[in-house]
Parts: sequence; structure tokens; C-alpha cells
Amino acid sequence: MKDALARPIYLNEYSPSDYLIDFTELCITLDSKITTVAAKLIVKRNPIASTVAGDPALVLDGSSNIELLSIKLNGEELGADRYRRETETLTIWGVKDSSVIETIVVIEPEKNTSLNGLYKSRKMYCTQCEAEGFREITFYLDRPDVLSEFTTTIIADKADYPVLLSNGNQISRKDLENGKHMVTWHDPFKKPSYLFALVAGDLSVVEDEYLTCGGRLVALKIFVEAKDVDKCSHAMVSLKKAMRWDEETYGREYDLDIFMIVAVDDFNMGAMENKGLNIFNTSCVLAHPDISRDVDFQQIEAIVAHEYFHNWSGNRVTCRDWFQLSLKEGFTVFRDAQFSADMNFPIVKRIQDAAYIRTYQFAEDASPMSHPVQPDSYVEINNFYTLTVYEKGAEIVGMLHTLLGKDAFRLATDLYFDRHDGQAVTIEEFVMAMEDVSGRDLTQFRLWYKQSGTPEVEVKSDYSPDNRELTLAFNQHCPDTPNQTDKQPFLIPIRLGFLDEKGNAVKLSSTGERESIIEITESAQEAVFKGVDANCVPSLLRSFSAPVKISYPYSISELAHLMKHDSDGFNRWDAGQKLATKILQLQVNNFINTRPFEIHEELIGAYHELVSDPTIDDAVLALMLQLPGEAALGEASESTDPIAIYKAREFVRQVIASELERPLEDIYLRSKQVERYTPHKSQIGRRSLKNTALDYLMLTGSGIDLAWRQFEEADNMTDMAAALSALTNCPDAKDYAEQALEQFEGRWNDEALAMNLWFSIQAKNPQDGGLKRVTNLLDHPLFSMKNPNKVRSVLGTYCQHNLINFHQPEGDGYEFLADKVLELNEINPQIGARLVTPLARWRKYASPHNLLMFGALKRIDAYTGLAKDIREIVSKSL
Ligand code: B3K
Ligand code: ZN
Repeated sequence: MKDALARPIYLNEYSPSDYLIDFTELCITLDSKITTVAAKLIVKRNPIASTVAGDPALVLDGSSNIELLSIKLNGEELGADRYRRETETLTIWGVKDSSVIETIVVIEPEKNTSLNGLYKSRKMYCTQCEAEGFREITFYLDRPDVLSEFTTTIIADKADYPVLLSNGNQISRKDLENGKHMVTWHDPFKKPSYLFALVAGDLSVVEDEYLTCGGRLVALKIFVEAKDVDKCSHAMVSLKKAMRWDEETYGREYDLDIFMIVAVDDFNMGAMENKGLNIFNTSCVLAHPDISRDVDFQQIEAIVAHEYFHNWSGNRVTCRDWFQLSLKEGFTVFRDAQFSADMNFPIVKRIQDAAYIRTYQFAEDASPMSHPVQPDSYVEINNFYTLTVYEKGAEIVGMLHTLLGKDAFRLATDLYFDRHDGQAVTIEEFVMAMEDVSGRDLTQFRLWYKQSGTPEVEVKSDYSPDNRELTLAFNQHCPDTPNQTDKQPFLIPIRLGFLDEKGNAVKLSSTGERESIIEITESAQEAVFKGVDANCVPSLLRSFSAPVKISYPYSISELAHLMKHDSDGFNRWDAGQKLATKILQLQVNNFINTRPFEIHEELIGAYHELVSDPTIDDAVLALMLQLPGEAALGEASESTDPIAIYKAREFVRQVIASELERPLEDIYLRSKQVERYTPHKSQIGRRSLKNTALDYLMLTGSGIDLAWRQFEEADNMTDMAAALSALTNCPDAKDYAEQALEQFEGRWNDEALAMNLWFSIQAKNPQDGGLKRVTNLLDHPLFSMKNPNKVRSVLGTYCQHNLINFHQPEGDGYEFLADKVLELNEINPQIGARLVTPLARWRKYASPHNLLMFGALKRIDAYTGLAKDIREIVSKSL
């Protein structure tokens, strides 16, 4: 919808639908000339509707892209006076308590570049209906609290589309005249329209089976293009692991006889949990050591699990309205994070998640788009599939897990699933189940869903030597955010412990344990610890026990002490990050004030200790050796100066590389792979450490030959891409880089996923001339603005991960982004809206960046005919 028509939807305006649809029968005839959708809806009055008198008009959702051919009510063709067609609705009068509505509409999937509704990707037809895509297919009550039993018939040319899929079980198949065929699917589970799916194509299938804990034999099928059948085994193994894990951890069993996954190349996000028929972006399902990196293998495992877990947290128990999105997404992200932790190194997973939230979700919380996990209004719901709803939502569930403990939490989720199976519910119902099982009053805890912004907790300590008592004083505060001021205090669980002078964990006399969870509920609150020695160092917010910013006046030597000794692996890493951040901030200030950079022995010393500590796992060591990223440093600054940050960070990296050259070389050599590649956690950690060392060694020059050799010898994409990226980013390796890029392109030209990597490695190159390079990439024959993966690889990477180039002080990067957003406005507004976010935080940037970013946003804003997706973000940002 274009801007003039957009109006916000409010949570407090929710009212149940006047009508329900018990049964939905669809017959979709796919044809490049004319695609028709015949829908038969058995509707009835909703017993809980707020409109009680008479028979209210039935208002079906639709879109300007559908053409209505005919409409019948209870078998009678309706004349123009019996209904009203408006751009986005179809209103019908005279609908009785139980009526049959039949419509026939025409749609044009071939012209649908928004990838919302029914569209064509390469040679296949597919759908994406969440959140409001179903109304692009037919007129319907397209809201998640209307649950219906679907029967779907698909008719298409048999030679071009031998595979015709929809939700549930296939109930019939028949050949028709003119080379067509017809397949009918029936889904016995009532579901909202956002979970509807259809696929038609010439697809190959990889099959397996799974026996559930209850003895149901489930056929597992992954449908892909023929060229990709050798890339499905990892997803299949991941799926089976996820099915077993959900039975064991949450008691959730799969409920149909078939579970299908389809890989699609043009897809707006990662994947979609349609009932029994998950649709996946190829990038989130296809994997092969030749073209996928370790991170891709891990991401696929996580996303396959996430979508599968939705079968219970989302599908069997769904959302009443889109304000409840975190009910399914926050909970499911929490579930997939637990799963990934169990399958891999839990500490590594926790560090990655916390670092991600602190860098990106905290930034969102501090941006003009800041919103509560349960928002109170939206203009375009697709803009609210955010880090706040997903990741912060998952942290909230994690805090409930901490507060209730593992066993009570499991009882509560059992109760929640049992009580609400087949229903569309609210976040409140989820919290109630937690309350009912634990007997706790979670009134204050609910504020996490309602108040936006990141709480800040300031901690100070006071030691009394007479009675050997240490008092920690906690002060919490949450900054104002759009439409929210003067917030109430949150309930914040803070996991903590103390380290003595030798680095041993101190036994707390209150509990006899070495760790404790303090629940902060007041704006100012104290906790007293008895029997503690004077020089103990507190280790606070262990495992990132709450999504807050915590501050404590640590000295550099205290941070080094924690970095060396903390028994909590997460806080050990975090101490290193805090230490590095302090030193990096000093360098940023030096740069801004045109003072020379300084070498800080404390940091070098701490890193020396790190590389000679044999007790640290490779995967954790790799993370500990990496300095906080530019985006995280930008967040930590009052006013972000991206150029100063880049220069300061490069200086410190250079110092570490030269001071630790020998040990880094040793690490590199000892981590070289000898056995055959597998994406197993033990190997993944080693490769990650090796490639971290390589990145440093590129700065001393000694890495160049190592990188080139690694590129030539690599038998897997993890090593090949790491070497390619190291060479590409290195100003002294130009010839090698050119050669490597060319070889890579020659070899992987016909593998879209590998080429996406090739695009993004170049888009990320921090050397001068980034914009020119990116513009050239857009002219590459394999680039397309219609393919979201390509847009993300080139434009997304350039704007979000090549900060030194994107933020060039002339502002060309911002103007370029504005041009691309306007181009996407016509093609795919959802992707355009995602791309605009880097500009939204213009206020956070130092001059001249802020005004130039503002100017680019203004130009987008002045465009008439801006899609509401983009309009919402731009107008909230100005
Ligand atoms: N539920 C989908 C996301 C849909 C996004 C719509 N704009 C994938 C997921 O979170 O599992
Ligand atoms: Zn999800």
C-alpha cells in the first residue's frame, strides 16, 4: 500500500472478528497467462464477537493486486448492490450465522516482486503469507485469530510443475486434459491463514523418515532443484535432531505423517514455519562443505530447528493478533538457542547471542524505531519482525527460565501448551502459565513486555573491613524512548559471584554457594555479602542474565583479573571486551583530538596471558582474541565517529598483531587441519581460531603467503572464504587478492550461495574506493535487485559491515543508499525498509555524518508513492 492510505493499528483497539471461517476450500489454477483462485469459505458468527446485534457486514481483507471475477453467497451470485469492493477490502451484506461464500479471483504471481503472497521464484511458484500475505491471494479474514480447516487443490501444467504441494496430507491426485494435473491437500489442523503455503515446481526430493516418541512414522521430505540434491543432508540431520530434542526437552511430538521443507532462492527472510510445509530461503537450508562455511552449517541447524519448533510454539498455539508476535518468536528463539547450545559449545552460543543483542538490539532500543517487545501500535507489521521482538523477547523467556528454574519452567510450558492447544492467545496467557505453576506474582516482570528501551544498571561497592562485609548498591534506570517516559523499575535477575585475589571463586556465606542470583526490583537497592575479603572482584551479570547495560567502576587490572580467572566463561570473555573497549575508546579520543595513538601494555599483557593459557577452548579463545566490533564501539560512544573508530581499532589490531606475532603464528600452524573436513564443533573451534590468527597475521605481512596457500589448498569453504577475505582486505596483497577473486568467481559462478559470499566479501572490503567497488558489483551479471540474498550480500553488507566506506565524510554512501531504497520501493518494499535502518540512527552520529544522513532520509521522505513499510521507518526517524 502506498503512503497516503496508511494508518496505525493499535493494540488497545483489538476486538474479536465478527465472523469465523470453519472450513476453507481453495482451488488454485496456476497458469502464466491467468492464475485463478476459487475460494469457498464456510463462515459463521463468532460467539465472542463484540458486535451482537443483527448480522453485521462481513469485511474480508484483500489487496489492490487481486481482480474479483465472481462472488456467491449461499449459492446465489451476488449483484453489485450486495457487496462493495474497495482497494483492500471486500464487504458483503446479508451473511447469516452459517453461510457459504464463494469467490473467484485472478492474480498475477509472475508480476509479484514483493515476494509476499503467491509469487514466482525462478521456475517455481511459492507463497509467503506471514504476516498478511494471504490477502494477496484471495479475499479472506486474514488475521491470526481466525482458524480454519484448509483443503487446497492445485491445478498446473504437469511437465513444468510435476510437484504440487500444500499443507497437511495429500488426499488426491489426478491427470487432466491439456497436459495438466490436479493435486488436493487437506490439513486436519485448524490454522490461521498466515500458515498457509503452496509450492509448484519441477523439484527433486530428498527423503528420510522419523519415528516419534509416540510411535508415529513421519515421512521427511526436502524439495530442491535437481542441482541441489547433494546439499540437503545437513538440514535433514538437523531436522531429526530437532525433532528428538523437542520431545526430550519440551515433551513436544510432531503431529502429521509428513513434514516437508522446500528451498526457494527468492525469499524475503530466512524461512517460514507453514504447517507441515516449511519454506526456506536456499541460504538457510542448502549446505555442502565446498560452498558453505562453518557458520552456515550452524545457522542452518538453528533455523531448521527454529521453524520446526514453531509447530508447537506458533502453530498449535498461535497468536491472537500481531502485537503478540513475540509470544511465538521470542519463545521459539529461546528454544532454538537452547537447542544450539546443547548441540554445540554453550558458552560460545551465549557469547554470540549476547554480543549480537548488545550491538544490534540495544541500538534498536535506542533508535527512533524503539518499541516494546509487545508493541502498542504499528503501521506496517512487517517492520516489527525486529531484534526486539525476537531476541529481546527470547531474553525475557530466558529470564523466566532463570527465575522459575528448569523444572518449574518445563511444567509451565507443558501447562501452556495443554491449556491453549488449538487457540490463538496473548503473551499474557504465557506469563499466566508461568505464574500458575510457580505461584509467583509476575506483575512487575510483565513490564519487560510493555516498556521499551534498555535498562541501565549502575553498581557500586562498599567494603566494611570490620565485619568483612561487601555491599553492592544497584541503581536502575531506563532512558526515555519514543512515547515512553518515566518508566517503572524492572525486575532484573543478576547472576553474580566474586573472585578472590588468587582468582578463586569466593564461597558466599549466605548460601554456601559460589554464585547467586540477586533480583533487583527497586530503582535503588542494596545487597550485602558477608565473609568476603577486601580485594574480591565482583563478577556481575554472569551469562548475561538480563538484557541490560551494567556498569561497575572496574580498574583495568580488575578486568584483566576477571579475564584470566572468572569461572563464568561468558564473563571471562566479557571482561576482555570491557578492557579492550576502554583502551579503544582512549584511542578514539586520541584520533578525534589529533593526538597520536598510544600502546597500552595492560592489553598486550592480557592478550599474552590469553594465548598462553592452555585451558581455554579454541572456539572461546578465537572469540576472546577478537576486539569489539566497530558497531559495538559505535554503540558505546556518546556520539559515534565511524572513521575515528575504524582507525583506532585498526591501530590496536596492528599493535596486537606485531606484539603477538610469534604466538599467533604458532596458533595458526598448530590449528591447521589435518583430518577430513566436517562441520563438527571440535573442528569448527579450531578453524575459527586459526582464521582469527590469520586475520592478525595479515597486518604484519607474514600472513599474506599463509593466506594465499590456504586459499589454494582449502578443501572447504570456511578456509577458502577466510583466506579470500583476508587477501581482499589487505592493502599489501593486491595481486593475490585479484587472482583469488577471479579464481573463486570462475569456480563458483554457477553456485548462487557461494557467489553471494563472493559479493559480500568484496562489499565489506574496508580499503578506499568502497562505493566504486560496490557500484561495479551491482553491474555484475549475477547481481539482481529482485533477489533479496543478493541485495543483502552487496547493499546490506556495504551499509552495515563496511562502516569506514559507508560513512565517508562526503556522504556519498548515504545518497547511494537512498537511491537504492527508492529503487526497492518499486520492487520489494519489505527489503527496502530493512535497508533504510542504518540511516534511521542519524542522531547518534558525529558531525558531518548526522546531517548528511538526515539529508538522505529527507530525500526518501519527499518521494511520493513511498510504500508504507519504508514510510513508517523514515517518518519515525526524522
Ligand atoms: N515467522 C517467520 C517470519 C515471517 C516474517 C514476515 N515478514 C519466520 C520465523 O521467524 O520463523
Ligand atoms: Zn520464528
